[in-house]
Amino acid sequence: MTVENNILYHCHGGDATGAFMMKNIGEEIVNNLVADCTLGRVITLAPFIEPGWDFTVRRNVFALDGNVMRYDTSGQTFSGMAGTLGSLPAEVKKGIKEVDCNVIAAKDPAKPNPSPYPENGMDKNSYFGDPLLKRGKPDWDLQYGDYSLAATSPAFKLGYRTIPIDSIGLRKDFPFDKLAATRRLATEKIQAEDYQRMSGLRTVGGLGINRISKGAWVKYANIDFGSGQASTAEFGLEPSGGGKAFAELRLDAPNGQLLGTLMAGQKSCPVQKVSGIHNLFVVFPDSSDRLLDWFRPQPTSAGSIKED
Ligand SMILES: [Ca+2]
Repeated sequence: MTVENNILYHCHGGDATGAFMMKNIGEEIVNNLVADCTLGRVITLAPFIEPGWDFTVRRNVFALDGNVMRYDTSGQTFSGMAGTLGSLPAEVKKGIKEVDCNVIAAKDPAKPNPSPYPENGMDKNSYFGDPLLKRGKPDWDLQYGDYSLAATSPAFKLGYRTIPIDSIGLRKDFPFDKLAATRRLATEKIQAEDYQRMSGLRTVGGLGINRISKGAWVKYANIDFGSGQASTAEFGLEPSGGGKAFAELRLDAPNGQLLGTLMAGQKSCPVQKVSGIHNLFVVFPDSSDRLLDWFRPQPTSAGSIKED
């Protein structure tokens, strides 16, 4: 299988995750771009219990490095199969076919190629340094996704080809209005983990968000406030001591109009009336270990709240 011409961005899985995992025979990761992620490793080059070898990683742009390591390799990679180390034929032991000609913003510029297996020639011809990404817009803007490279980027010298952005995503003739289909009402419970974009926190799968760092934010796109009915927002979250501000509701940007501030120890807060369709941001002025499960920016009167 060849994985080609993908842009991976805003994946914040933390130290236990990687952008790509190679786990089969003859897989190729070619001409992809990885940027603005929080990852433990960029690529896993270690089959688990299934056989896997002849891996190719060529002409990619890694505008970041793994927090823990760049390539998750092990002796098993080079035996081709976990648990059978040393018992496979010699040709199979050569797990990596080619890892080269990539552009890598190395975490440690002083030691840019910490390959555990230099005999495999990993990234011998790769460029270590700034790939010269063009970032024209703030990263909470949905249009911030072009991820083009400056004409002088070292990637082009190594054969990287510009990824055709216009051919990524739904086609223009897609037969329904995606915005209408994904619109959410401000009067309904919005699951905290169902965000479009975030920065500085972790998702607890299917449950909520937590491990919030100072200045973290979460974006909920396409929220319909209707004509603006209520003046109190509700939050479903773990209890805590009071005193400090826990979360701010802001309109259209992390530094946008402040609608209301939820103090720690509270479960609801007054908000300004809003109408129309907006992107809603929940911004956290301080770090916190609390778990936010859901919130409802604009509940209808108490008698008509429908729990789910
Ligand atoms: Ca939830």
